[in-house]
Amino acid sequence: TGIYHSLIKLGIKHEIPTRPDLNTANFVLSQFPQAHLAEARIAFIDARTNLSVSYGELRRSIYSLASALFHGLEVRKGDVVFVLSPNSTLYSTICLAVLSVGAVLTTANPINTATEIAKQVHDSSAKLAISAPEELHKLVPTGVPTILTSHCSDGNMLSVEELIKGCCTSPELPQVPVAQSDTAAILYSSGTTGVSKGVVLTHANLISIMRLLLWSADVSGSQDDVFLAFIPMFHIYGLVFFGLGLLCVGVTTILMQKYDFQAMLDAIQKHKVNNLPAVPPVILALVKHARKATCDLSSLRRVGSGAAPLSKEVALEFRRMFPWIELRQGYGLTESSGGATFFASDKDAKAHPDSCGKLIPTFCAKVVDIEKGKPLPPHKEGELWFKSPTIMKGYLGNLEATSAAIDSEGWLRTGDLGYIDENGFVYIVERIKELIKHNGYQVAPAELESVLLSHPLIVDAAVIPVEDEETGQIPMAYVVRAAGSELSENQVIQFVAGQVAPYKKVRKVSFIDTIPKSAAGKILRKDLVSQSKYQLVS
Ligand code: 4UW
Repeated sequence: TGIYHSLIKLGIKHEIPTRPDLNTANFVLSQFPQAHLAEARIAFIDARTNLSVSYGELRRSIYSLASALFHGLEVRKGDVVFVLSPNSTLYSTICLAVLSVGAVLTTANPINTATEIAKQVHDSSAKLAISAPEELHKLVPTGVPTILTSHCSDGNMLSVEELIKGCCTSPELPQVPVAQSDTAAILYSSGTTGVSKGVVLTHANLISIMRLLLWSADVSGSQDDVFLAFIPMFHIYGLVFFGLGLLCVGVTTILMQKYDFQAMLDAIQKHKVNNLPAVPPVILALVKHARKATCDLSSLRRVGSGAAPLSKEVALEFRRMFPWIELRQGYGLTESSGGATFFASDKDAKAHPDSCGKLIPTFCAKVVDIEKGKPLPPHKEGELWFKSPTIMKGYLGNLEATSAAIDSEGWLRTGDLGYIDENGFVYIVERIKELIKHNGYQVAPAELESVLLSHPLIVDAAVIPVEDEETGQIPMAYVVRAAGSELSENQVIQFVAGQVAPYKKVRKVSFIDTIPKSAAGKILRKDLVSQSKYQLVS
């Protein structure tokens, strides 16, 4: 039939619950350690301040904040709450309190610009924002009512910290009927084409992905693990692991506000971290610099890699240098709630260093011939399509993009070219969608193109990815200048840098007479990609 099914079956314990009224928050809380002693177990430690939060304290904070949101601030079912904060010990509390009252979570990269943030606040129709004090100035112009995460000495604004302290501990969550089919979160992704769109994830989607994480942690015996989190919780990878899922497993997570190589090594050594979900640039940095750096990585048992392709050479070198560490690749998309493939055993991962694993339980895949639209047999390359209970409901308020992404039978088109071998291992060959990945972060060419076109001396522009060893890819712009203009590469770079978050900056510019386009006016990116390869080597 051309359909690949996950070969792994879940046990009864991990089957997706059908109780219709179960929401993400009470699912996570139902997995928390219940016994008094177990409640003392540490959930989070802030790597910078050393402050820790136990599972018991976390539960009480979630109850208090949920009460304050519901009774004090009148946050109601369906209200969208915009969270703008780096990783912090409060992040999970905020997410779970918001979800528990049936409100909808939307998250953003705190380094986004005020304009980028205003767009998302507007697109998601946010009713309330919760912001780290240092990012507040970006929310003020939007006019959305905002509370701070933590108290800030020079103001009299309400903060989450005070709401938690000030609210008499509530013995339970406010009772808000929430259906699993209700929206839980709106995360932003550009999908296969165009600008960032709101990926609508339901409680059923999030509960399903957490069940799978719980299952895989049970299989690998991760209950007593110490994880390190520099992957941000605003992104699906960090949200599913650190914000929500690992709390179901009961692990301790050391939180870093942002990635810093030496700080990461120090934290691993100090806290005897044994599990490190990471991204390819970090694996490369470990291979290149860990030997020279003063550090002890002996506590590490497993390192994960996801969000962008990991080169086979780097993977092999990593295993050679750190033979005691398991290196497991995973692959997923925001649109599939993060999951899609993983390795259940190190033996498999070691034997397939260029694969990103097998389909996770509950997933089905098709490999679809790009020209003929027909499903392909093992080893043949085509676009990967997925079906699973974790697939998004659609893009917020965008039926056209939704039906382009999910077909009438519920198959999600990934925009990734790959193949599956006869044993079910999945290989990603190339990204055929427009999306650029810089250090694992999404950069949408369409967004940079519209910034470029707003320059009075730019007539036309196209943005493509250029491979980069350290960061995966960098955005490169092809620009058509107005007649007679002497606009320089540096001026173009500076113009864009002034308007977008630092990770989205255009880092190379080439001037061209016309942008190659199809008869229908679509930019022929492939032509520009081949041209850039030629230009960069010649
Ligand atoms: N190899 C090649 C990979 C890989 C990859 C992703 O920003 P998004 O929408 O989403 C993510 C999610 C990552 C993720 C990985 C593993 C995991 O367990 C997890 O759990 C929550 C999450 O990055 O970008 C999706 C796009 O990123 C590329 C690919 O193009 C995909 O469509 N990508 N992982 N291992 N490419």
